[in-house]
Amino acid sequence: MTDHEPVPAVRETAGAIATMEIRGAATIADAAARALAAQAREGDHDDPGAFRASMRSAARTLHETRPTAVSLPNALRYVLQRMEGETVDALRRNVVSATDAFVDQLDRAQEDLGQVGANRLADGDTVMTHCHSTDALACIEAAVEQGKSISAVVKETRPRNQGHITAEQLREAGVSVTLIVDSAARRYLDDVDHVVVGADSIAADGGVINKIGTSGLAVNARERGVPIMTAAQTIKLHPETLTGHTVEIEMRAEEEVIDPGTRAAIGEIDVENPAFDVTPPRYMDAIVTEHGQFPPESIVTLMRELFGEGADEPWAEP
Ligand code: RUB
Repeated sequence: MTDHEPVPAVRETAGAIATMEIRGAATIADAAARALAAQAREGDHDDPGAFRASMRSAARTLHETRPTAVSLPNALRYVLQRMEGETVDALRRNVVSATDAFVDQLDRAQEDLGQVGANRLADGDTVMTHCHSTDALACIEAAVEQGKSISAVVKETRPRNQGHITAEQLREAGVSVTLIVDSAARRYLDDVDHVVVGADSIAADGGVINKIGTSGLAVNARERGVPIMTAAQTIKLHPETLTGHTVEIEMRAEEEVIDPGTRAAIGEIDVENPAFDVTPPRYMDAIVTEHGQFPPESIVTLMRELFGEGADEPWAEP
């Protein structure tokens, strides 16, 4: 292993995030923070400078995996900003305890926002979901724990069908589940009381970046008069959008959309596979966080409180 090469645990986590074995914004953040702790524990460095450089290099490896979920850089930032100490031992201790604190906060934030989201749901409600979001599920599960009977219409969410994970987890939680194809969503909106989705990033203007198809669902929900909420803990707030940056939308392989044989049989066509889209704030009723619920347009206030005026990049080479 060269001086700054990440330890195997970091390379494995980065690989698993890139191939979506580890997926979903909160789960990615959790795995990335734990990988930094592994780097701190298992990296073999005897001077503080080399230790710091190896942590930055590990963070860059993790950062390069997927571009859209801001929970990933926010997790790396949280841990690296607490990398303090004059000796390798002290640095190591501080990184490991920052990771523990971060992971604890993630769990607590999800539990807290689950309560807020659950309060929006009433006994007997039917919700519609898109993709698989642990934050959105936390709201529905908390409602069930409050003793409410909840049903769900679950969109399968092409091309990777994360709706299947949602269907299974909701069924295990005691929710009665109806699975539909994405294009059936508008037809079923008349039967649902709420749409509940997650977020990969939330922009300073209240725009919600989530799995492709969220924006169309939100527009249809508004047209049918069905309230739609985003469940998103505050690590989904994108600090760089405070200074005018936009959120990069990941483009994924065309093989996720169509198999090569079918594509060849069709002939000369282009295939595009954007993984996420942006729902303008006017189509979203509420952003539910661990600090309570916010109208999307006011989320910038919370963002400034938590991140100041922007974000640094502690993984960059000095
Ligand atoms: C997952 C997705 C989820 C958000 C929120 O996309 O869009 O809605 O990440 O998830 P992918 P969570 O499957 O491409 O990672 O609430 O678990 O953070």
